[in-house]
Parts: sequence; C-alpha cells; structure tokens
Amino acid sequence: MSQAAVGTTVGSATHCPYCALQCGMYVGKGEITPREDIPANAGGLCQKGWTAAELLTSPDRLTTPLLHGSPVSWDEALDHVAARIEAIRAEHGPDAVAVFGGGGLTNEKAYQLGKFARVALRTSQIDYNGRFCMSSAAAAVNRAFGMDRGLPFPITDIARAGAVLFAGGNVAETMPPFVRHLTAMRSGGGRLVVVDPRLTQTAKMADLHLQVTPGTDLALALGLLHIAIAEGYADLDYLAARTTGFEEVRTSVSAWWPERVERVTGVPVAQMREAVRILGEAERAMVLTGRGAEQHAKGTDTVTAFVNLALTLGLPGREGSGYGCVTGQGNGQGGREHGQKADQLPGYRKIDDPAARAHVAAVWGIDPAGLPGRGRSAYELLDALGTPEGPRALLLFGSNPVVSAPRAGHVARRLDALDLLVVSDFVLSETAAMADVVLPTTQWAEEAGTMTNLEGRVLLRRQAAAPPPGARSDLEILHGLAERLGCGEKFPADPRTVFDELRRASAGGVADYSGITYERIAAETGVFWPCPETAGDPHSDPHPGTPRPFLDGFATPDGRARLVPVDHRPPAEDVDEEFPLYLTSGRVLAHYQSGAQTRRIRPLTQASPEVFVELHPDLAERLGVAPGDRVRVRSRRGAAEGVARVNASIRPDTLFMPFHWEGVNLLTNPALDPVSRMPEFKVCAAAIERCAEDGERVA
Ligand SMILES: Nc1nc2c(c(=O)[nH]1)N[C@H]1C(S)=C(S)[C@@H](COP(=O)(O)OP(=O)(O)OC[C@H]3O[C@@H](n4cnc5c(=O)[nH]c(N)nc54)[C@H](O)[C@@H]3O)O[C@H]1N2
Ligand SMILES: Nc1nc2c(c(=O)[nH]1)N[C@H]1C(S)=C(S)[C@@H](COP(=O)(O)OP(=O)(O)OC[C@H]3O[C@@H](n4cnc5c(=O)[nH]c(N)nc54)[C@H](O)[C@@H]3O)O[C@H]1N2
Ligand code: SF4
Ligand SMILES: [Mo]
Repeated sequence: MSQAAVGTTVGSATHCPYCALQCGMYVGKGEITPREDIPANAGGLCQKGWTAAELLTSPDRLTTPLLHGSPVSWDEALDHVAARIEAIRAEHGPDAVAVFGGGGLTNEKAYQLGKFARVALRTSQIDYNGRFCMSSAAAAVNRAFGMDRGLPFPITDIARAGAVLFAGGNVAETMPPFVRHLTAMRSGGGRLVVVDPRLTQTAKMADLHLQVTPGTDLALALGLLHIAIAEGYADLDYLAARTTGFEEVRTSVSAWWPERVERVTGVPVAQMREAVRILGEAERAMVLTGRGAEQHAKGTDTVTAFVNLALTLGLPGREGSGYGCVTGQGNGQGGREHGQKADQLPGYRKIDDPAARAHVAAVWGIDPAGLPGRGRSAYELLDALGTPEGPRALLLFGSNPVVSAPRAGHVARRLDALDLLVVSDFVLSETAAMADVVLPTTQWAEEAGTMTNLEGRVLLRRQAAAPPPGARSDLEILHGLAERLGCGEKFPADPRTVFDELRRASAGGVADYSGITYERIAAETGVFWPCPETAGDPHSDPHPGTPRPFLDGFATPDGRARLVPVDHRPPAEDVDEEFPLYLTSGRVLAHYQSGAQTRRIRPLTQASPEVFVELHPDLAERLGVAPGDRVRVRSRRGAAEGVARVNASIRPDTLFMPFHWEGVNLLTNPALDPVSRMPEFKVCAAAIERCAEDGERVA
C-alpha cells in the first residue's frame, strides 16, 4: 500500500468511488481529504466525495454470500452458481447465460468480465449500463472522428476557451469541482451558454440560458448551424482541409430557418443568434453535451448535429477548442473500451472485425472461431430475460437496473422470470434483493485498479483500507467461478496481472493502453490513452500518452472528420390530451445513480431525503398543488408518487424527477435510439395530479 503525505494529511492517494471526474483524494483511517495534484479536482470534492468513506463501515454492508436469502459459505454459493450455469447451458445453450456489467467497474474488472463472458461462458449475451449513459455520444463521435474519447482534450483546456456551449449538462450538481474550469474560463473573459429545460445551478452561471423544450435539442442544433452558416461563421478553410461532408450538411440545415426552430424548441430566435455570435466570435470555443441532450431515441443524431456545429466553426482538433461529451460514471470512459459491450473487444475493438478477433483470441489463448459474436444491447437484453428466446440466467456486476432501467416495472418482471439471477454487490440493492445468489464484494478503497476519467486519463486507485472479512473482490469472484467452470488459470484475481494482460489485448487497438503501467500512472498522475508501448524506437522512447488526439488528424481512415447530415424528429412519445406534460429526469447533488450507495449515507439522505417532482408555479396553481403536497405522476407505463417542489426555474410544460429512488423509471419510455440503443430517459408524455392524504386521486 503506498502512502502519500500532503501537509498534515496522511493516507493512500486514490480516487473517489463515484463519478467520471474521479476526483483525487487521500483515504486514511476513515478520513477523506482532497488531492491537489489531480487537475480535474485540484483540491476540490463534492459532498458525495467527502462522505464516501461512510459506506466502507456501514451496517448495511454485505459480508456473507446469500443463497435464496440465507447466509451460506463462499464454496456453497459459487458451487451452486457454477452448477446452475452448467445445467442451464446444457439445456439451452451458451447464450442462455447472460452478463450485465457497469461503467463504475475498474478497467481490470470490465476487461475480465468481458473475457469471462466470451471465454468461460462462451456467451454473446453481455452488455452494461454504459448503454444507458453516453452511448449516443460514443456512436456519434465514432462516426465523426473515428474515435470515442469523451473529452479529447485535458479538462484544463476549458479554462482557455473563449466560449462554451453546454447542452444538457448540470455539472454544478453532477460534478461540482468541474465548475471551477467553467469559472476560470469566464474569469478569463469567456462566455457560457447552457441549454436545459430548467434554470439549473449550472444555467444560473451562464451568460445565456436556452430553455429548450425537452426532446428538441436536435432541432436547436440544426437551427444554430443554419444561423452560423448564414452569418458567415463557417470556417471554410478548416472544413476544406480537415473534414468531409460539409456540403450535404449545409443543404440539410437550409430547411431549419430560425423561426421554424423557435416554434419547435421554444427558444427565441434572438437567443439563438446570440448563442451563435458567442461561439462564432470566440477565438477558441467548445461545444459540450451531457445526458440531457443524449438520452433520447435520437441521441446519436442530436450529438451528431452538435458535432456538425463544432466542425463548421472549425473547433475539433484545435488546441483550446473542440467538441466533448461529459461522461458520467466513475469509469464511464474505460468501461466502454475493454469489452463489456455487446459489440466490443478490448482496446475498443469491434467484435465482428476478423483481425480484432484474431488478436484478442491469441491473447486469450483460444481459437478465434470460438469467440461469440455480438449480443443484445442493455435494454434489449433485460427485455429478453426469461422469455422463450432469451437468456435464462443473468450474472450482474455493478448496476441496479430495478431502479435505473427504463420501464423498470417491466424489467423487474423479466428479472423475476429468470431461472438464475446472481448479483455481486456490497449492499443489498433493489436488484440484489431479487437475486437467487448475492455475492458480497469489496469496495473501491479496499482494492486496487485503474479508472479512466472523463478526459481519457488513466488513473490508479490504490488500496486504502482492508476489506471486511467475508467480502471478495469481483476479480476473485470471477476467478472462483472460472475455476469451477474449468478455466480458472485464465482468470487471475490480481489486478496488476489483469492490467498487464489488458495492455497486451489493447495493443494496436483504438484505445491502446500497452504503454501504461501502474508505476507510470503513479509517477505522472495519470496517462492519457492512446499510449502504445513505444513512441518509435522499441528500445527507448516511452510513448508520452495523448492528451489531444486530434491535433494532427482525426482517427478516420483519411484523417478527416466526417460531417453527417441528420434531421429532427419529435420525441418517440409526444404530449397529447391524456398525457399533456413532458416528463424528464436526472440528478441531484447528494445522490448517486440508483441511490444504492448514497441512500445509505446519512448526511446525504439528510440533504436530500426523498423523491420529488419539480413543477412550475403556473402549473401547480392550475392543479391546486402546493409545495410539499404529495403528487402522483402517470405515464403510459405506470405511476409514481413524490413530493411537489414548486419552482419557477422549470418550463411550465415540463416535470422533472430524480431517478435516485424507485419511481421515475416506472414511467420512462424504453424507446431506443436506432444506432446507439440508448433509451429515451429524458422525455416522455405524462400527467400529474395531487394525492389526497389517503392516497386517493383528487384532481
Ligand atoms: N450528483 C450526481 N452526480 C453524478 C451522477 C449522479 O447520479 N448524481 N451520475 C454521474 C453520471 S453516470 C452521469 S451520466 C452524469 C450526468 O450528468 P448530467 O448530464 O449533468 O446529468 P442529468 O441530471 O442527468 O442531466 C443534465 C440536465 O439535462 C437536463 N435535460 C433534461 N431533458 C433535457 C433535454 O431534452 N434537453 C436538454 N438540453 N437538457 C435536458 C436536465 O434538466 C438536467 O439538468 O453525472 C455523473 N455525476
Ligand atoms: N430516469 C433515468 N434513468 C437513468 C438515468 C437518467 O438520467 N434518468 N441515467 C442513466 C445513467 S446515465 C446511468 S449511468 C445508469 C446508472 O444506473 P445503475 O446502473 O443502476 O448504477 P448504480 O446505481 O451506480 O449501480 C451500481 C450498483 O453496483 C454496485 N457497485 C458499485 N461499484 C461496484 C463494483 O465495483 N462491483 C460490484 N459488483 N458492484 C458495484 C452499487 O452498490 C450499486 O448497487 O442509470 C441510468 N438511468
Ligand atoms: S465530483 Fe464526482 S468524483 Fe468528485 S467528489 Fe463528487 S462524486 Fe466524487
Ligand atoms: Mo451515466
């Protein structure tokens, strides 16, 4: 265990268990203090980070495997799981066993889980919750730039920009230390434009807030591009030298004149012109997107439209400028690179590419013909569970879909229909509570591993605390299962050994980690991928890593970025007489995701105790709803209750609910993006009414 001292602080230098900012922190004896040496947070932490140690010693901590709810030994639990897998596989074939992973898992775990599915289980049925997160942005930038790295520049570049347009991100609540980069940009004279249906804490910092109708960012981006071209802001030299496709895109946006866009989006023409002026006149500028713009059945095209705008203004691949997706989960970036996605192999390789299959199969010591092909995407996988065509067993690591998946009531019924549900977790999440077998695992501070933050910087989490007796790491669990399935030697449980194999498996891929070692990360406070083993001469020259991958060219075959024409379409489910309001969802500062972790930390539940429904005072008055009243929200998929929060910062036609408690996902629409398979979390049609004290409907 490595010790580091800063001032009076002594503890292991590690990183936060939660979001993609991966704030650097010291953990020692239950005390957490921020690190100054990690640029993303540079001495800052949010309330979740400060209180993260509480869950290490929480009474809710699982320390014994559970079989049908009863404590059993590890041998009993693992023997049972292996025997059931063998039986289900014998009866229904290898695809009857499925795996679901998470973007919070370390690179080592994500890699091992993907390998476990393909090598130990020989199943194609693996996907993960990252599909619900940034998959639309990933699909769009793969198409445009040939590479998906959330921010293709260091986060500190933001401070150097003269303008930032941020569509659908509320970092003041979701990544508080991120705000310092925006503040630094503004103190240097830069201007901030925020696109959000709510006047969020982030929008309050902005010079301009575009209060868009949910589900209409695509039209907005087309309109901004139309104006940018009409007003002469297109960088024609850059477009000619570094891109293809501009002419088709120019033609495609000609129909999106400003007044038409105002009618669709609710954003006044004058504000659109102002936004374009702010971006177009800045010497360096950035376009960023968050989940608000991306989690739609047209998320890929929406991000494509914002990328087209950035390209037309000549931003990507220039220092201090660019397009970036502000990725979400702790390892949201690394988790999408090493093979827990249905169509992927390590190193961001494609599972249907014969060369990729041959390379990875050689590292795994198997015949490439034995590697399964691509499987179902996350929601499609959950939706198929326990059906005649679908998997009969599911092994789940690092997600709580009973709370976080769209149309969660249906997903819970699918999980219930399984012959075998196995969940590895350190608390009894709502999903773990349904499992046949629960495997108690170690937590972030109790194990080592690498995480890749939102900038593509690979970081090292060091072990800072001893795990409680009884808990095993996910790598130990996979090793134990593999042993029982006859291939234990292929699944070492030591993270460094797994990382060294990951390096070889990723070598030559888009996300090449082969030049990254634990020692280098520690010495350099992180290394940006791609980082091949050498920069040229194999005997010297360690590759320096790549903070800004697009400076000399894009990762496409011709080195040019691609503009792709896209068109607006309404939400998959628009409002009507029966369901007259837009329902959207997102986050509050104090809670993380499905809340499985943060709902067990007292200062956080005190700060934010319960599910609420945010609505505009005009709407509240019309419905006779007072602040604090219990309200019931309904959609075509179900109903959920919450406490009314009456707030003029939201559009009068829109309701907002956080998804940190069971509730809003009983209502959300699982309509999927055709390319990314992202569900439409951010907009569906809903109705709201006040509940009487006894729960009766009164309005
Ligand atoms: N406190 C906290 N922080 C977190 C997390 C957490 O759960 N809690 N999760 C982490 C993860 S995994 C992620 S993905 C990130 C997410 O980070 P963000 O993207 O910042 O989070 P969200 O709150 O989901 O959505 C952002 C905003 O989108 C707006 N929005 C809703 N519909 C639309 C729309 O149609 N268009 C536009 N333009 N905006 C819309 C919402 O009003 C909301 O303010 O946060 C990370 N950080
Ligand atoms: N309505 C609505 N729904 C949403 C969203 C939204 O904006 N609106 N956002 C979506 C997004 S962006 C995301 S990322 C998803 C996230 O939603 P989930 O996938 O449910 O994410 P978490 O709540 O982080 O679940 C992680 C679970 O794994 C456990 N865990 C944490 N670390 C580990 C580990 O290392 N190993 C193991 N075995 N377990 C671990 C935790 O205790 C927790 O129970 O939700 C999506 N759902
Ligand atoms: S911003 Fe994210 S990484 Fe930083 S302390 Fe908060 S939850 Fe942790
Ligand atoms: Mo996410």
